[in-house]
Amino acid sequence: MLDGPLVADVWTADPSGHVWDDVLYVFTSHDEDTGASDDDDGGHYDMRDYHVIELRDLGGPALDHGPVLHVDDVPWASRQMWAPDAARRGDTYYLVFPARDHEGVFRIGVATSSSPTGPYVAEPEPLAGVGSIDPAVLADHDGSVYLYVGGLQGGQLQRWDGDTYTGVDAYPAPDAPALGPRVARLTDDLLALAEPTREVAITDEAGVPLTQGDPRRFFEGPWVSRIDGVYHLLYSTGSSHTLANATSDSPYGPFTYRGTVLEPVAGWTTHGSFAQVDGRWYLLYHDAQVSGRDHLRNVRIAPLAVHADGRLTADPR
Ligand code: FUB
Repeated sequence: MLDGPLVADVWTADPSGHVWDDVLYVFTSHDEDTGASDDDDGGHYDMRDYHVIELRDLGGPALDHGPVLHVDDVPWASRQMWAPDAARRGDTYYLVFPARDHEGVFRIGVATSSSPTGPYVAEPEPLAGVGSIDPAVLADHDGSVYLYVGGLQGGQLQRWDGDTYTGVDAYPAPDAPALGPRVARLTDDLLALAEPTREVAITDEAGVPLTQGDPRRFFEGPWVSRIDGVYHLLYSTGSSHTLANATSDSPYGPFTYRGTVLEPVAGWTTHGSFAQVDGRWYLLYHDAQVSGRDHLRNVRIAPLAVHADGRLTADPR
């Protein structure tokens, strides 16, 4: 499995890995060529459903469970089922996902199931008080559960003022602090925010915020894992095409930039997550090497080295 795409018969992207009961579940977007136009807002990323890939052994077969939730079964959603994540609480599994509502605004939805491999049933309304794309859920060691979101440009983060959608693109100046992802704690049932979202700051090693013009700044795909007691924020830098990490002693940040986790891969987007399998850390990521087309991607897995200075580096083959 470490040498090629996890599954080859469907295009998959945006992997979120979770190990539950010794099984690695990878929640993915499902790329399709629907003929939707390639515009500056990523219109050709026109996904309609989600898949879950089950790996009982990294050297063994990957079982594709999909589709586990289709846009037609989400009352508030119209299109573009982008990067999902998942969580477990008790016997309930939660698929957390972004999609455009019927007005074209990206919202964050939740769907539940009694099995990690679905099918999932969507809540009738999206989460209140939060929008944009690329939700990621951190189930912290003390029982708190946090939701991170955010993606610039087509992901509309620049159109949110706190919990209000303005519909206006408001980017910081190139020399001003960059827009960060947003975070909030979830309620115990994971079906609502327990508090207003707040912005996550990412600074350089001197504590100076990365600026909007800095190629290391946040673009999309936030993911947070606690590794050896340290919170690691993984994110895509967008137009510089890397996956980067930053560290903090708090799930709210501020996070200190540590370096490049994954050098640019084939395709415009880059998106990833971490999972610990049998005591070793891995990076799940995607690329467009097989198709040669940005919006038709494959999910892959690579060993991840954890360095004492906070850097994380993936070793793709
Ligand atoms: O897959 C659609 C979008 O592309 C995701 O939401 C982003 O993270 C990028 O991978």
